[in-house]
Amino acid sequence: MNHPKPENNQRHGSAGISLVWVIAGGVVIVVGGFLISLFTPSILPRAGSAQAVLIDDLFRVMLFIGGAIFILVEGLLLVSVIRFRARKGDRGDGPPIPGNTTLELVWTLVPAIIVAVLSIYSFVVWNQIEVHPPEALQVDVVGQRFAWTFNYDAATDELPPNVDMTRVPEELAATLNNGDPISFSHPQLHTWLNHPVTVSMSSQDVNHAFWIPGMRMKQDLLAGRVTTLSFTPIETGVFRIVCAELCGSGHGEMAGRVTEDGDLAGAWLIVHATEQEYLEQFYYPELEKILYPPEDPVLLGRQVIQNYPCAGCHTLSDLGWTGTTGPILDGVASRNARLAATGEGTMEAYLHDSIRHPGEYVVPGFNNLMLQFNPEPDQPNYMPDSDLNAIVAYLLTQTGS
Ligand code: HEC
Ligand SMILES: [Cu+2]
Repeated sequence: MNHPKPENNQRHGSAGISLVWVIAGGVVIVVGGFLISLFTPSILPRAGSAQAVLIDDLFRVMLFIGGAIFILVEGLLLVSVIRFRARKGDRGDGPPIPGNTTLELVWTLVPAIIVAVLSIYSFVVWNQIEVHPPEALQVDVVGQRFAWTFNYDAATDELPPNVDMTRVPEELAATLNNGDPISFSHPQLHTWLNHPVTVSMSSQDVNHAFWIPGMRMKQDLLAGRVTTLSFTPIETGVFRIVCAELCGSGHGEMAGRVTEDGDLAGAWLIVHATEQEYLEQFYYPELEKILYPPEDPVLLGRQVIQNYPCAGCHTLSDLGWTGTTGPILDGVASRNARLAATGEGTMEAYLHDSIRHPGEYVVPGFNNLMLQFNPEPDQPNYMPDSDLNAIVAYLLTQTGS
């Protein structure tokens, strides 16, 4: 038998690769990895929190290593394809190579070291961002289909200066006199610069995921469990909040959006420059709405309806809502055909029952997805009668076609 002899001099001359080429290749790999790590992060939103800076630094290191390996592998592939390609008429096999212990050691040890270094580095970063400082602003976040609600607690020593107790409703005055905190809810998360904020998250229904891309913060909300996140904003401004878990047909409504008129809709994080600005522009005005509710039930209803997650499912032009899971509420008070269908005597009673017992009559063309808002504080989706009556009074003004 005559085996064809490999032609060593022609194209299997790996010994012929000069040191110059190895050095040039090394430079291309290192510089290329560096450029990848330098420019890729520019597609991310600006880093808005102290934690985001740590995470981005880790990301850059990973991009550098990953980028260098990418160039090495693709480069070797390209060199092999060009330099060791089969020439015309060549039907021979390559030379048999029985193994190379040095090479095997290198390609085992180098990745092992890289993985070990990255694991330790990631663990250090994880430990730094998993701190929940006791002085942080505490905000409870409720996720539900299809809206975020932020609940703020106000202790008696955190009320606006010079509260006029004669204008505070009796029930609330009693709470305050007891020294109990009062709470209010809002569709946006407000905080201020260079101060940590801790959000405690719970879900009213399915799993959601709370994500603020600008803060590099993301955490799942798991049914029946409270999860927490802490971060310290280092940039003022407005940051989008997104639900990152496909939770149903109105999932997209759980992301902060800009309406056609340029208003902010849905969930946003607003970072004020100072605590004083936070108090004066957000906290005190919101508390004053609760402390001095408008006498007119329609105005009150228009105010309190915004504390509930209706916007995620309903469209209502007056308030800039764009949800599509439920019927459009523009003109809802003129839908008299509903009265005959449900046997309700008045539109007021119909609207009342639409909120307290939505499952009893499901509007044709829609699914039974409306939340049931309950009258007792220990029930899910609590809505006191006073709020319900005001909301119905407000909805009764939504007439038209
Ligand atoms: C999870 C989505 C969802 C949320 C949140 C929600 N709704 Fe609904 N709503 C629906 C759906 C779906 C229907 C139609 C099915 C039905 O009748 O139950 C509906 C029906 C209604 C109706 C009857 C409309 C008509 O045309 O007859 C009213 C009124 C209403 N909702 C008010 C509210 C109010 C007020 C809130 C907030 C306090 C709210 N909804 C929150 C999904 C929702
Ligand atoms: Cu969601």
